[in-house]
Amino acid sequence: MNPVDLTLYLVTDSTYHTEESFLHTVEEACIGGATIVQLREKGGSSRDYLNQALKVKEITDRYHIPLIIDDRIDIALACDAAGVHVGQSDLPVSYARRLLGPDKIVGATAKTVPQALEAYVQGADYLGVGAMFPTTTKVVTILTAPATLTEIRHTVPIPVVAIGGLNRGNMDILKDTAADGIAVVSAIMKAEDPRSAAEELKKHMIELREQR
Ligand code: TZP
Ligand code: MG
Repeated sequence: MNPVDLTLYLVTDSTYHTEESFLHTVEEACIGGATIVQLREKGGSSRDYLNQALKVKEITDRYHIPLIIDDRIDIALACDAAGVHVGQSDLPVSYARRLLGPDKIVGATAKTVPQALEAYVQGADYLGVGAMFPTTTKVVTILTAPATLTEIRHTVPIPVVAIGGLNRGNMDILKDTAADGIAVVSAIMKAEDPRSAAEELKKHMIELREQR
């Protein structure tokens, strides 16, 4: 099992950015305290995805933060990322693990306890659970109840990060769950000041964990 700090998990979305402002936002989030970054970009060419991954990795390397690539194991290997995140429609965790070897991080999305167990047994290092709230970032049909997240965390011995519509205003919902961390797209990528957004999210996530 590879240790991973999920306290503040930035998931990227370059949609509303120029390349310069996108990379600047990722860097500000790193300075503000993101503990892990996932490059999640949909719809471009493989070449563009790789080039973007290489640029983001320069930043995350500078701050010693692991870079996770959404879905694309080939891109993760090509840029020597820290690992990959696979969803329920992507390659199964067991295949991601086989391709990446024991030392890379494999994260998986789990919406139910059976999905969580399956991912854990196949070698996942952490789980992303959600969506906790409605979000415009991704098409979400069913929301995950906070109690389901807690049940998942108590079922598998790997950390769990909550995702979906979370922001500084509503993250208190995580206080009464067993979430190890918070994952956000909009709350940082669309923030006017991504550095202080990251600082506040991280500080409060730590407070919520301590209040349990
Ligand atoms: N998986 C479940 S919800 C989601 C993903 C990738 C999007 C989260 O984005 P936001 O903007 O933080 O709601
Ligand atoms: Mg996916």
